[in-house]
Amino acid sequence: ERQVALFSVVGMTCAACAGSVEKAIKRLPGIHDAAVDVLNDRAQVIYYPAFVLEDTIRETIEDVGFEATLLK
Ligand code: 9UX
Repeated sequence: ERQVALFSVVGMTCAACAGSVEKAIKRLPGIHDAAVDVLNDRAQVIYYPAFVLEDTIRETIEDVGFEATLLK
């Protein structure tokens, strides 16, 4: 029942940016793993849809300060 979501994350300029996004996502309930790619402006998240919504993950990325769009 795990699902994979891919987000576009715009505005990250360093590895620490990616680190804070990853950390914020991993603090949410229902997250199995998160990997943020600063070079390609992407975040891939493996999550349990029964426990967390894609839009909650997207809003969490935005709360860290970056524009996030769900790609798939
Ligand atoms: Mo350093 Mo990355 O302030 O935004 S964390 S550039």
